[in-house]
Amino acid sequence: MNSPFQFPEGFLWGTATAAHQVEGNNVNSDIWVLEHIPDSPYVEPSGDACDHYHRYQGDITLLAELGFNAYRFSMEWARIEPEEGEFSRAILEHYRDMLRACHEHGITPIVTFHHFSSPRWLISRGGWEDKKTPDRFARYCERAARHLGDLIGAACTINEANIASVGTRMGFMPSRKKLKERRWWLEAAEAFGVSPKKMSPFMYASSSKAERITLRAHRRAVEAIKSASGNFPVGITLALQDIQAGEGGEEFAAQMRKEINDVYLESLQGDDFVGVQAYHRSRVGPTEFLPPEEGVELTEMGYEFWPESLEATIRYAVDKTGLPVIVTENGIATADDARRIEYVRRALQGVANCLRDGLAVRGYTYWSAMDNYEWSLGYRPTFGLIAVDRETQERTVKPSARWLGAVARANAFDRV
Ligand code: GCO
Repeated sequence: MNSPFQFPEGFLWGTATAAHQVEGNNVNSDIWVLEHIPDSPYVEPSGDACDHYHRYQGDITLLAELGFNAYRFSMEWARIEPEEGEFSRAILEHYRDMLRACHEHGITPIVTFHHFSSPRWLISRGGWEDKKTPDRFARYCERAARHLGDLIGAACTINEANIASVGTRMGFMPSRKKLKERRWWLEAAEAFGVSPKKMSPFMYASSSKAERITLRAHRRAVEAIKSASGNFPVGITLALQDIQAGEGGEEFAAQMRKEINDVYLESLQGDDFVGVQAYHRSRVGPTEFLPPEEGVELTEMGYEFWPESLEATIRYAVDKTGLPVIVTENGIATADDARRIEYVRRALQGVANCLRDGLAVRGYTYWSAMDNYEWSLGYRPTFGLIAVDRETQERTVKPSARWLGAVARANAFDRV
C-alpha cells in the first residue's frame, strides 16, 4: 500500500474565479456590451452572476472552512478605472476589503489584474491592438498595486495571455477576417464607437500585433507592480496546450507548440513564476487539430477527460522557462461530481510526480470555486466545487469541495 503523498510545506491550495464571471453587473466592461448585442456568440448575459461583489465575505469564509489556504480572484479594471485616467478609490477599497477578508481567514490572495474583461473605453481606443495599451495597462496596475500591494500574496498580470492565439488556431474562435463579415461584430463596433477593423477586445485580439502588445503590456505591468509596492511574486498565466501528435502530425504539432505555447513561455524572463492553466490534451493531424478520439469520455465543454494534461504542461513550462509554477487553473465542467473528484485526483497525481522529480510547483488552484458565467457559453457548464442557485444566490457545497478541502488541510493525498 502506498503512503499518502505529502506536499511541501506552504503549498498553496486554492480555488479560482474571475471578476466578470462571478461578481455580477460588470456593466462598464467590454464583455457586458458584447453579451447584449443581439446574435453575438454569448448565449445569455451575465446579469447578477454569483453576486460575489456583495457576497465575497461569505464565500471566502466558506472556502476557508472547507480547508483552502489560497484564493485566486481578479480585480476588475473596468470598475477601478471607469473612464481613462479616472480611478475609483471606493472600488479600490472594495478590493482592499476582499484582501483583508482573505487574510482574516488565513488565505493567501492570488490577484489577477486582467482576466479577459477590459473597460469599454479601452476598446473604443483600439483595445488590445493599440500601441498605447501597454502603458494604459501599466498605469492601472501601478495605481492598484500602490493601493493594495501590502495585502497581495501573489499577482498574475494577464490571464491566459495566449487565449486568442489558442482560439483561432484551434478553431473555436473565428478569424478576424470572418468576424468582420458578421453582423453582431459590426453592431458591437458601433456600440464602442470604433471601426470594425479596429475593434479588439482581449479574447478576439489574435493578430501578431496583438500578441506583441499583450506581451509588452505584461512586461510593463510587472515593472509597474514591482515599482509600486510589495514583496510578492509576479507572473503571467497561460492556457498551455498539451499538444499530442496523431498519425503524421509531428511537424504540425511542433509548429503549434511553438505558436501557442513557446512564443509566450520564451518571453517571461524576469518573472517570478509562470501560471499554468490546463484542462485537456489536444491532438493534431498533419494539418489540423483533430476532434476528440473515439471512445474517450467528454466533459460538458466537449473536451476529452484528460487530467494528465496538467503534468505534461507543468513539465513543458518548467523546461521552457526554468521558473517556478503555480497551477492557476485546472478543473472540469461536469454534472457528475464523482467524475470531478476523479479528475482532480489524477491531476494532483501529476503534480505529485512533478514535485517528486524536484520541479518547483508552488500551488494548485482549482477552477472554479463556484459554478459561474462561462463566457459565451453562459451558465450551462458547471466547473464549480460549490453550486449556486441563481435565483436565490444560495450556495451548496458539492462533495468534491469537501474532498479537495480535506486534501488541502492535510497537505497530502492518498496515491493510487
Ligand atoms: C479560461 C479562463 C476561465 C474559464 C475556465 C474554464 O481558461 O478561459 O481563465 O475564465 O472560465 O478556463 O473554461
